[in-house]
Amino acid sequence: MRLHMGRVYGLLAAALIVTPPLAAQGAVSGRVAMQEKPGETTKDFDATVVYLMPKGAPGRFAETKTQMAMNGRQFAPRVRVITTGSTVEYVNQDPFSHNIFSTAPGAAFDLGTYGSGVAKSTLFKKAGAYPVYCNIHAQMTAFVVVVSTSHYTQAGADARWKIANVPAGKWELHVWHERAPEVTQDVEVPAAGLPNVDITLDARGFKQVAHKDKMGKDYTATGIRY
Ligand SMILES: [Cu+2]
Repeated sequence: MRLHMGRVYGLLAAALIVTPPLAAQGAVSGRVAMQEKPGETTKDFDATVVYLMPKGAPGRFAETKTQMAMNGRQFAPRVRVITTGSTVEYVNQDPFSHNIFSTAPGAAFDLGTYGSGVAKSTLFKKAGAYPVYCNIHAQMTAFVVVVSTSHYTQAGADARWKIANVPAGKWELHVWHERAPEVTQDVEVPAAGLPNVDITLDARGFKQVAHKDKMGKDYTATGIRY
């Protein structure tokens, strides 16, 4: 087949004309500090979720599929951030059964009891931060943070975080952690991005409270243990 270069260049020119110019995008980054009770140090900076909501317009984002494993009677990872409408698959990597559930309004589900090597999933339809538990092992707690934006991340163990490719403009920065009240702050992101956005969370008022099982009852020592 012969190439008609004039036609090819014509198509190329048309493609260039209809493609809108990309808004300048930079990284937004910073560090989380945590106020703790006297004598306590922060060991769970990586459980911090940071996200940016556009000001005055709904966020644009795609649904995804992600996984949380059950391993050693714990969730791995303990905290996951996903976009609204995304699916989380709970993969049982332990040699015994788990029963993953949540009773959180807006995200209640019960995957039933299932054994080693099995994965079951659930869809999160509403933005929010939802605790997820196991009905067999009282110590198992996870959080799924559902956000209506594509601009989100989790901090590292070193408390640093970075959200890449943020279009310049006005945003509302949200910082969530299970042990502290959420912090919200307006930020104006220039075309070059915004470094050194340092946020302090306050975990001094946090109290560990035992959660109920899926029937709303206390876990008992005589309950099923594996
Ligand atoms: Cu379990």
